[in-house]
Amino acid sequence: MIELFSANTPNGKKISIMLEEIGYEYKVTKVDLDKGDQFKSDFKKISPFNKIPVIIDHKKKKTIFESGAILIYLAKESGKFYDNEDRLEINQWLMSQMGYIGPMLGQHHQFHHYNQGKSKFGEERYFKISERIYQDLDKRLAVSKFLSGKNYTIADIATFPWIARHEWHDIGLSKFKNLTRWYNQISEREAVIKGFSFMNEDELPPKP
Ligand SMILES: N[C@@H](CCC(=O)N[C@@H](CS)C(=O)NCC(=O)O)C(=O)O
Repeated sequence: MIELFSANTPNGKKISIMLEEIGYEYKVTKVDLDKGDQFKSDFKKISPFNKIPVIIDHKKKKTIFESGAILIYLAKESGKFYDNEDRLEINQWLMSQMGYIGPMLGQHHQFHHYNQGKSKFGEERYFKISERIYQDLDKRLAVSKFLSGKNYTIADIATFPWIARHEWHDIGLSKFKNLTRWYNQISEREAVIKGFSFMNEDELPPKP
């Protein structure tokens, strides 16, 4: 049994989607970020930077923080979505999500969605960067079915919930035909629909 400490955010959804995809039994322990649960001392013991998601694999007595590390752990345990021969490619797209796509779109959320009007510089900077991310993903998906090649992998699982925030990004997902094709295809997966709604049963990936 896996215990998932999470909140209803893109990083949180990565792991519920993965757990649904691999068909593992899991229990969700909600970390209320608005109330500051992430700063409680018990949570700090399992999450050194006070961030969700974290999992505890109770059977194997292992605790894992950082969504990329959790995805790799679950992929290796289940033998799914992280084929040995494709790992170099998968790692590059997964690390791009972890180090660039997520953090930059996250800043875009801060300036464009939550705090409009507070910093013209911040709004413009992260709007442009987010637009470039859409363009670059679209280019990649023009020549590749999924991010790291012909197969759906943990790189797609990591990136999908961030693009699912496209309404907040205000960039116009439907203008990006290849990214839209990829997004729609993933949105229709049964495990993705289930994992996406892990904290709100009515929540579906928004249409482009
Ligand atoms: N690199 C981390 C980022 C996790 C992260 O930023 N989590 C956010 C929610 S999406 C969080 O827990 N924020 C709470 C806080 O910083 O106080 C990962 O991918 O796991």
